[in-house]
Amino acid sequence: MSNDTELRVKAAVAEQLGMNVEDINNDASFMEDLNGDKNLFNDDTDANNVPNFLDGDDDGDRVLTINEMTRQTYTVNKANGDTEPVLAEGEYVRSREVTGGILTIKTLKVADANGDGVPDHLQKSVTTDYSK
Ligand SMILES: [Ca+2]
Ligand SMILES: [Ca+2]
Ligand SMILES: [Ca+2]
Ligand SMILES: [Ca+2]
Repeated sequence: MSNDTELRVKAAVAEQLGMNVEDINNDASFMEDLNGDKNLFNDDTDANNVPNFLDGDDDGDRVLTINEMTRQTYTVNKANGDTEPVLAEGEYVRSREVTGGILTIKTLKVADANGDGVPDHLQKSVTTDYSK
């Protein structure tokens, strides 16, 4: 993929997930390149001709992809000797903010409600909305 395309892809993923482009850094294709061929344009779970990285609802179950992931908020007070959390597999930083010396980290984590190995946001039969 050319740098130009890569940048646009990152921007699209960032917008979809409400993240800053800087936050996803080199990791833009983290959950969109399902078949691992480095081509994001042929990953279209719901086959609506909108590739997942541009599709706000990857599996077409009417629950937005961002709402099919769980949200965590960590607060880190370095003055107290707190250390930053170690993120789980499938967990991604959505935003980092420092206010009054307290670092607040918000993350999104891929969920698999029925434990079958297919993430909720790619499984049409699972419609858990974690934003509620
Ligand atoms: Ca699609
Ligand atoms: Ca969905
Ligand atoms: Ca599942
Ligand atoms: Ca789903």
